[in-house]
Amino acid sequence: MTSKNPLISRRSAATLLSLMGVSAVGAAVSTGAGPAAQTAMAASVSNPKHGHDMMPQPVQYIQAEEVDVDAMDAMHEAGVNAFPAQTRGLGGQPLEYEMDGDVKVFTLTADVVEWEFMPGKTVEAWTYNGVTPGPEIRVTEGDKVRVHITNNLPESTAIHWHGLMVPYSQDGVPFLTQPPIKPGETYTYEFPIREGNAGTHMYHSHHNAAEQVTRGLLGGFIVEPKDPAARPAFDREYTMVLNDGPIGGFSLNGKGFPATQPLVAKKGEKVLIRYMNEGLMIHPMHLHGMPQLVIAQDGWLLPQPYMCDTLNIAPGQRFEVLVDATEPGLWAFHCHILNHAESEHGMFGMVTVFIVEDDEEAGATPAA
Ligand SMILES: [Cu+2]
Repeated sequence: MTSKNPLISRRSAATLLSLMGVSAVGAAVSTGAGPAAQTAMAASVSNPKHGHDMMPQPVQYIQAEEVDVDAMDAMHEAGVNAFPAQTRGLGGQPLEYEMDGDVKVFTLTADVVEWEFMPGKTVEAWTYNGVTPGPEIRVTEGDKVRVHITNNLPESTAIHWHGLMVPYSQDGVPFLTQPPIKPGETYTYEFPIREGNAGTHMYHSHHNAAEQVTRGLLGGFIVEPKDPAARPAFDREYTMVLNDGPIGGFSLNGKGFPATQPLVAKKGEKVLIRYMNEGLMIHPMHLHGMPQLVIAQDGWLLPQPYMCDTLNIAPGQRFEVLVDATEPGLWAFHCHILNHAESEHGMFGMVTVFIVEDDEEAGATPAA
């Protein structure tokens, strides 16, 4: 780790020991002390004959020798100044459909594309319609839905409708409910949207899924209630798809900070955020400045909504939260597993900014 790091050329054993709380003697440890030496030092710390040396001592960082402080700060500043950075490709946009009688017909293709997840940084992504997240499918309770999927991937695939109560023949699990969709084939799913199944759902590959989904074969599937009054009202909404893996490590809607999209609201608005975790890890999403009111989990309205500022979202889970945009400013919004969000090089990955604009105080309006 030390040798790969351009900023911290020599993170000495002394610093590591200091961080471990053995600062009193740690300062005397020279660079290069291996595990055996560290064990020896730790043992000497617990030796009663050292007497008053056992008292906690101020940690003495010799930063000039170890860290280029200004260089580190400059990298952090450059990342923030670049936000929101422009990249090619934007996923999660509404998918158009055609009506065939009373059936809404959607068309998807699964394609391999070069996906720019940060400015100038690309990865081979597996996508629906060339984007990750795939385009958003949005329907209403009681609709009839048909989806054509053409597989242009080098592997078989299948689509699972995660959270939707579909007939089992349409559930999208190869060999359990259907044959795999081979490369070059087109397959059609058709199912009704059940009443009572409103909320935030997903669609994704269910074949070689740890690879195919994390590479990008995923998307949002929103079911609107037939009666809009059946769910809490809001002024605007955002979807935040969490992913970890090949798409730049950690991503929000297929991008890593500073290429993530900001969430923008006017002061006084109620903002609905739909979280979807398509990754392989949990991600506790933390919004600065204002609490989140959790109103639904996996599409189901909670009998008792609750407030939090950090919401842990496990793989496969969806949550709907409402944020009252009461506090003007630029609020950090990030995964609180901090190595999903920041390094000594600055913020990256699962970080965005929640912007609350205050029209009444022009001078305080953040320039995003
Ligand atoms: Cu995370």
